[in-house]
Formats: sequence, structure tokens, C-alpha cells
Amino acid sequence: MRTKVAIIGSGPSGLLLGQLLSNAGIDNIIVDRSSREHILARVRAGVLEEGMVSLLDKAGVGERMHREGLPHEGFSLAFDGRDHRIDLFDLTGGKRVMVYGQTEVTLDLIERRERDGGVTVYEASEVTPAGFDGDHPYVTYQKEGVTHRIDCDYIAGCDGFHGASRKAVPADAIKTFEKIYPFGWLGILAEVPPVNHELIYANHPRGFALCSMRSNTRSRYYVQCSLDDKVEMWSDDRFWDELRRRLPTHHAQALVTGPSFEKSIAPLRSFVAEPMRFGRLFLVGDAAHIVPPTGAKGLNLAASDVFYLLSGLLEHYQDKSKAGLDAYSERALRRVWKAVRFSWSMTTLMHRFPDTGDFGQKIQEAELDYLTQSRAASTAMAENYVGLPY
Ligand code: RFL
Ligand code: PHB
Repeated sequence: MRTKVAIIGSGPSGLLLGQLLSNAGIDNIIVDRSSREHILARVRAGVLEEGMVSLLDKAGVGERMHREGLPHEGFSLAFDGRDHRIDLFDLTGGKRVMVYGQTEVTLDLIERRERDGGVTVYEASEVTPAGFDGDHPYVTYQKEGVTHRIDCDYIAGCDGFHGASRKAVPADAIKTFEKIYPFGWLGILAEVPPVNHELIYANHPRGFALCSMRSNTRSRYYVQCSLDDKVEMWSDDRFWDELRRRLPTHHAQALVTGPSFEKSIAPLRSFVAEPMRFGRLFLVGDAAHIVPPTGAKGLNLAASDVFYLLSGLLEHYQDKSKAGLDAYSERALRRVWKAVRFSWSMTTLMHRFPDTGDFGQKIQEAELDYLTQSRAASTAMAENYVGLPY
């Protein structure tokens, strides 16, 4: 097989890149190790920056998002029994975020690709990028006992944190930066109306909690948990009790509970690999970087990487210039590090850290109190939350 761009990974970054390339007439093939069903069963992000919303529009998949997604103009920071609203719209001069599940974004992109006749190979094993340090890169994979090879001009490694692309790069060509946090997030989905019409990020001595949503009838809630916890240790009753205890009373009393239909635990990590380009292999999204979910930045960074790589590829195919591809890693990383910083600072502000105890709690409450009194501090948080410019 031969194509222009071989894309490893059919998550949001691979799908979005594939669609935007196809729209520009640049053929591409996506190869993923998982099945279509598995990919569509993953529950992850929920908050899209305006930059990502525009890219989805540009890709021609924004229609359902505008119909069913919930534009939000603010969110609440709850602490010390009270809450403070960060008025995103006012503080940023009219910006919003869109609450629309990653699962839905992925479905919209997959359906569009299918309608357009784009090629995606699911359930491919041993997917391996090769030859990217020369002029003839290719990707090999196994399917039903047969080895296949895709020859291409470029490889986009969109295969997430545990994917094969980053691992294919020689260790001495890559530098990684990592911070592991001493806790995880236990998340549930339940068919109950959200406790508040906007998201609530709660700091509490018992640990962080987040009230989010997928629609006006479906809620997504998280509580900080121990890394040793297993999902089976958390009955629905235990989850609801813990969430209630971490919210200010007026929210706790308004909380509507019900059976959960998804429950999972995610560890929290900050990770960056530098550079993001190795010859004709480009790392995109979680394959190159991970942020803790507190700032809602992971999916949005995948979108900005796609934006930079797409513009480099368009310049190459349409204007015969390699300048955009040469600048990809540097442009992407400048934005990545700012989001890594913001995600780390939101995480540090909102979670209970085992090693800092009551002193750490008091420092967090002082910072949150300062935020309530300082428009400058609130503006800095709002600017980062809605997303820095591409
Ligand atoms: P993905 O989504 O991990 O997709 C990678 C794809 O590659 C495939 N793959 C392979 N294919 C072939 N060979 C291999 N060896 C392969 N290994 C993997 C996989 O099957 C998969 O289909 O990466 P991508 O596309 O870069 O997208 C990144 C986002 O998924 C991620 O950043 C976000 O989900 C992070 N995130 C959030 N981001 C936000 O912007 N806003 C949020 O509100 C937000 N909340 C979250 C989150 C992530 C969470 N978890 C579970 C980590 C909340 C949570 C709880
Ligand atoms: C979500 O709805 O899943 C969500 C929202 C905001 C975050 C993280 C996750 O910061």
C-alpha cells in the first residue's frame, strides 16, 4: 500500500488530522491496534477550547457539537465551604469553552471518515513506524496473521502515551520530562442532571472533586482517590457520599444521585517528550505529552498539535516549502509547555497532597482567597483555561 501520510492511532488527534488532510485532498491511512467499538467506548475529556471547536468546524464535523454541546461562560472554584465563579466570558473579552464529550467528537470524526470512504485499519497488531530517518518511511503491521506495509511520505504518530511511535525513536534522540502525582481520579458517569449548570472544581481537606457533565441529563463526576484504590472498592453509595462531603453545603444538598454506568480510575501525570519530530516521523497529542486532567488541556493540546502539523503538511504539498514542517516541533512545544505549566498549577492548587498536610491546605486556601479578590489573578486563570492562542 502507498499513501502520503500514514497515521498511527485513531484517537481524536489521528482522526482530526486525517479528516483535515482528506479535506485538502491529501490521502492518508489510519492504523489502530484497537477495534472501532473499543475506541468508541472510551470515556475521557469533556471541555473543548474555541481553537478546537474551530478545527472541528473546519474538518466539517461540527454540526452535532453545535446542536448538542453546551457552551460554558464560566466555572466555579469551591473551597472552604464557599464558591467563587471564574467568569470566563467577562475576564477574557468574550471567550467560552464547549462542553462536549471526547467520545462524541470521536464518533463524529469516525462517521465522517466512513462517509468519505477514508481508510482506517482497526485491530492491527505490531504496528511499527520505520525508515523515518531517511526519505522512504513506512509503517508495518500484522492483521489476521499477515504482515502489511504502508509506504508513505510522512508518518504521524498519534498513538497516545503507550503507543509504538515514541518507542520507535532511538533513546539518545529524545529527552523526556516527567512528574507523577501521588493520587488518581476516580470518575463516574450517571444519568442524573448536573448539580450545577457550570463545572465545579472543589478543593477540600479530604481531596479534590470535580462536577462536570455531558448533557443536561448526564453528569460526569470525579473525586481524587489513592493510587492503590481499585474501582471495586468504590460502590456508588461510597462515591456519592464522598463527593457530597467535598462540596459546599448548598451544592451537596442539590446533588441528584443515581446508578453509575461507567466508573474508572486514572493516574495523574505530566510528561513531555522533546523534540516532537524525528526526520519524517511527527509525534502528535498524547504520544508526545500528557497533562493531568485538572486544566482540561489534554485533548485541546492534541488539537493544537494537529493545527501546526497540518499547516506544515499543507505548506509542503501545496507550496513546496518545508519551513512549516521544520518549525513543527518548536511551535507545538511552546504551546505544550504553557499548558503543562497551567495543568500542573491547577493540580497543585486543587488537590490534597499527602506530604504537605494542613500547611499545604492553608496555602491553597490563601491562594484561592486571593483569586476571589484579584481580577488579575482570575484573569490569568481564565485566559489559560479558555486556551492560549495557536
Ligand atoms: P488517544 O486518545 O490515546 O488515542 C490514541 C490511539 O492510538 C491507538 N494506539 C495504537 N495504535 C496502533 N499501535 C499502537 N501501538 C497503539 N497504541 C495506541 C489507541 O487505540 C488510540 O485509538 O490519544 P490522542 O488522539 O492524542 O488524544 C489525546 C486525548 O485522548 C487525551 O489528551 C484526553 O483524553 C485527556 N483528557 C482531557 N483532555 C481535555 O482536553 N479536556 C478534558 O476535560 C480531559 N479530561 C482526559 C480527561 C483524560 C482522562 N484520562 C482517562 C486519561 C479526563 C480523563 C479522566
Ligand atoms: C470532564 O468532563 O470529563 C472533564 C471536565 C473538566 C476537566 C476534566 C475532565 O478538567
